[in-house]
Amino acid sequence: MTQTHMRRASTLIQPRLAGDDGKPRRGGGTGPNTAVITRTKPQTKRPNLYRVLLLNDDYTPMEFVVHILERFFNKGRDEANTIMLHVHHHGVGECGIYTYEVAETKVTQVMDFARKHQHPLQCVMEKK
Ligand code: TYC
Repeated sequence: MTQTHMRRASTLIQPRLAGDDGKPRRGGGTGPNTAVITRTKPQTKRPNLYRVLLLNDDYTPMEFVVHILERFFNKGRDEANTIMLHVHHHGVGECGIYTYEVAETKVTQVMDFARKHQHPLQCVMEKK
């Protein structure tokens, strides 16, 4: 048997999924618009960094400061001694550079430890 006429398009039945109103969409289909925004910039951002500083005073024992640098800033004995002497001679010195929350934690740890041992040692942070 031979087909003698074309079937009218309007008689075709297309099942629809949710979000499909049957109208043609960009890209040619009739389904829901699934366009996404293309990222053009890498989304990596450098964090703000903070220096943690020790301040000199006349009373905190040198050995206590060296211990602080070993314990909270992971310095070896020689580097800890060098930093302590730098603070002793120049009034201020850098213990390390950290993101905000890490720097804040170091400052709190040092201040709590110094207070516990009744030393006036001061530790501060400053934005780089
Ligand atoms: N100046 C102190 C002393 O002579 C030693 C010291 C060094 C104190 C560093 C604090 O951050 C400091 N005993």
